[in-house]
Amino acid sequence: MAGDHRSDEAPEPVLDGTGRRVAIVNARFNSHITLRLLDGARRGLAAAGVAEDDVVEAWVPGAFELPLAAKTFAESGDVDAVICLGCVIRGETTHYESVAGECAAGIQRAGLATGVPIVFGVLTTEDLDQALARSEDAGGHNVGEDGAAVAIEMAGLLTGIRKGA
Ligand code: INI
Repeated sequence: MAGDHRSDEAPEPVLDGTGRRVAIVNARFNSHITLRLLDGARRGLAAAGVAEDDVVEAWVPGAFELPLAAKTFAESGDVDAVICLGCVIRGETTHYESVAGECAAGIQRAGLATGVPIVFGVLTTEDLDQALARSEDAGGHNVGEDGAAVAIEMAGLLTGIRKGA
């Protein structure tokens, strides 16, 4: 059964994306960073075995718009998971809390409302250096790549739970 595991260590995630369809929604705001996250997400999905043709991508103006687009993808019934990518830098906005907080809350609500995994691949950082350090090239740390793994793990987990596996 999913989650039935007795050990001192957490089990490795199952990352089989074969046959999965995934949407990536990317924020145009801070696109010098979100394009790097997009590279990471594509890389992560490919590594999990998701075919390029099974990845659908869309852009929204900013992080605040991510939840609605993600929910619409989730409701379409066409995808197994949605990855939201964005970047909110505290030092560069006076309404950091509103944008970052509402984005996170909206993404969580959209996932719970639709039953489709919607991943929070949104950087919320103090400054540009932190954002760069979390959106690195292959081999480095990239939250978009992490998000791809989360999407595939959650899609597999939910399928298993629904089947009673
Ligand atoms: N959107 C972001 O994605 N990142 C930010 O840092 C940001 N700042 O700094 O304000 C931001 N604002 C735009 C916001 O997401 C909406 O697009 C806008 O408010 C229109 O709804």
